[in-house]
Amino acid sequence: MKLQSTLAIAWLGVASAENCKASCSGIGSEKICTFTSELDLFASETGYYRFKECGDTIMPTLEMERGATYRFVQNDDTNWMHPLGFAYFPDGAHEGVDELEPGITQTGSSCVADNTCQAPRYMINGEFAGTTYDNAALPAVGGDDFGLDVYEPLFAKSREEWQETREDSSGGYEVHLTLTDPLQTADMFYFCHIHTKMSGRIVVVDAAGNPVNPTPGAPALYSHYIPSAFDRTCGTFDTDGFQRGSGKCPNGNFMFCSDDNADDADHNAEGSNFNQCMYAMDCHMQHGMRTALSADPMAAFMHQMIPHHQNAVNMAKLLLKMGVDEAKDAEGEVESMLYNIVNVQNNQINMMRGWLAEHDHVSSTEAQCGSFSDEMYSPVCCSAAKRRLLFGSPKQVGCLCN
Ligand SMILES: [Cu+2]
Repeated sequence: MKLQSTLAIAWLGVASAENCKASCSGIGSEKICTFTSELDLFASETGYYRFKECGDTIMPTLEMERGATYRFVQNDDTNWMHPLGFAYFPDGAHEGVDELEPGITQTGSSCVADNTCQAPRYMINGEFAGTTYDNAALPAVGGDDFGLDVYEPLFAKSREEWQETREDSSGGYEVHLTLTDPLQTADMFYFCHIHTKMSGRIVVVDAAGNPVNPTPGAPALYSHYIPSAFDRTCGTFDTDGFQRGSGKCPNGNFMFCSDDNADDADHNAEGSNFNQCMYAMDCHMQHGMRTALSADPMAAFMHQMIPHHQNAVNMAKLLLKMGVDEAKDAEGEVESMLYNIVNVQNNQINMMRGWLAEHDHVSSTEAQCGSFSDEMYSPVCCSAAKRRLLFGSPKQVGCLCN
């Protein structure tokens, strides 16, 4: 019954209950609406956007009314290194597809001639970071500088610098967007200018609140990652399949030297969350870094550095998830470092994946060559390897003895 009614709603082209509306005031062209952006760093490899107006939903579909001015507020600390962009297709420039820019249209509009096409206006502390561009003015004012070239680099500066530039009282970081193309009916997308795979859908509605897209759901968007309960607990990405018993690594504590610690047995006991999370992320890295050695040193570096970085990100997220002890981090330097590891190394992972694909190398995952077994660490394997060495043979393949 529920499915049927959902289908019926989609068929009629009426807004589905799942679309998120901004909080708005005013009417007509004076209407101002707000979406307040925050990130859930634990929702995916890079983290996903969510908006205060949309509750806990990650990467919600946002409803935007043509002609109203939308403020996307990015002041929350979690926004650092995630400057919002807007595009006609998922992932914008990451995928080489059209973004919303003053000189770009999908509808053949004459706005291209004078750079008045619908595009965001990037604001810093209440000031427009671009020059003349204002598509919402009557008449529209053209200009190719819409402020992105100031806004985006600020988000790539150190977290401290990004925080110091923000003045909460006068507005901090905001992206303003007014949709003014009357012929643009297809859905659009918000995305992160720095990280890939962080796109969410935007559905356009008319002044009466009716969706204008004749083919709801177009263009297509990839599905979003949903963390398992285990990864949710750890705050990690993709470590669920690397737990004890997965067969991917020896079952014992192969990365730590002891099972418990008299000072804090709760954290270190084999059954504790902390121990289980550490085991799984260590195994994820060890398994991932066991790669066929590429003849290209750059490719070999990336094949191993990607899982290595993923481990750094997972370790940082686990600590953030557990909460940094403020008494031991009064200046917040450790917390800043953890955010830095997550956002910067994820950006580097993007770059490395892109480089491998561009130069026709297999991916880091495809370069992996199998699991570690208990046998590789077993006394039998080790003694066999040593015996062979007596006769001048190479170390037994697969044994890991010292
Ligand atoms: Cu990002």
